[in-house]
Amino acid sequence: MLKRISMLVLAGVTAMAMASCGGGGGGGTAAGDDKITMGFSQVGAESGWRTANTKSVQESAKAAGIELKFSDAQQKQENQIKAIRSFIQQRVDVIAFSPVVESGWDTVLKEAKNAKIPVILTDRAVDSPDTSLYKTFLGSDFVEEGRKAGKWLVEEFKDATGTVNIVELQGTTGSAPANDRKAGFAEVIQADPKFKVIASQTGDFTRAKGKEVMEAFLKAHPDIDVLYAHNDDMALGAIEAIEGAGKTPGKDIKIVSVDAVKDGMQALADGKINFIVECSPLLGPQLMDLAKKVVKGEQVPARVVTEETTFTQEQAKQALPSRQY
Ligand code: GYE
Repeated sequence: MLKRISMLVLAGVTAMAMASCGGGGGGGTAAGDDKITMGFSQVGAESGWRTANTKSVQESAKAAGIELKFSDAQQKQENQIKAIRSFIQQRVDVIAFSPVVESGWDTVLKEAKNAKIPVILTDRAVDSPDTSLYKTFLGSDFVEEGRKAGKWLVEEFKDATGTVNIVELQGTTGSAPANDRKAGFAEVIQADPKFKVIASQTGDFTRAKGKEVMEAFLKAHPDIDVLYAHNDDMALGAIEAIEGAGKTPGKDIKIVSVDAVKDGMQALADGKINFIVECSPLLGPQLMDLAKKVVKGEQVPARVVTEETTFTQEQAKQALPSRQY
């Protein structure tokens, strides 16, 4: 008898613990509480893009009535793995994350799968061949973004006869946008041997690192024609370095970057950047829709690609007043 009572008490405690977590996990809901709980592991706060993305996710969760457990990994994969494990332990209904790098996720994703918690990749991809480890991937086509930057360059320098010396500021090493933006750009410019990437290094997607690396590029190479920056923040840091070296950004050194955040668009309108490929951080509303569907066990497309455009200096002037981020 005593044993039976203690079993009942234990069951009661477990039920209470589950209810207080806001959901039963794996699509189940406890104690009549049908509010979805999402664990979201963000990359960090490295750029204007990221700040806008975080805001979009937080605001959309609120609007969709989804309880958000938000964790900032400060650009460290180990922090993201810890956050995902903690979400599994808390038995959230769905896990979404933006993987800082592409490799090394299989183990933790298998843990989520075994716990029957669906995973949505947001913004960045993983390179795992096992696509059953996540339900869908929502985000931009980064290779295409790199191609767009390359196509602009080819057009801009179509009449140039000599060598065009390019320096490249890469995003975070090993991240999908750094790998893909580099590849898409290289694919387009390699068609003409006059385009030469004379230096290429990571600037970690931050302004400070973009400035520091550009200073080093300028010291080592007096003859830079073009800067290709994988995001606006690094371009903005590089602009400070170029001005510091007594050169005029946008004229002495042409600049093409990716994102189209407000500060980047302002520099484009001011003539300091020459062309920006848009990458939208406003993924929140689509993410919440996908989350509701996967929690219900509904089918979702394996890949959801964000629609994006490009901006010239004139277009930036027109777009700036109504720019959301
Ligand atoms: O371009 C950059 C950010 O993953 C698309 O990450 C994102 C990139 C974005 O830090 O600014």
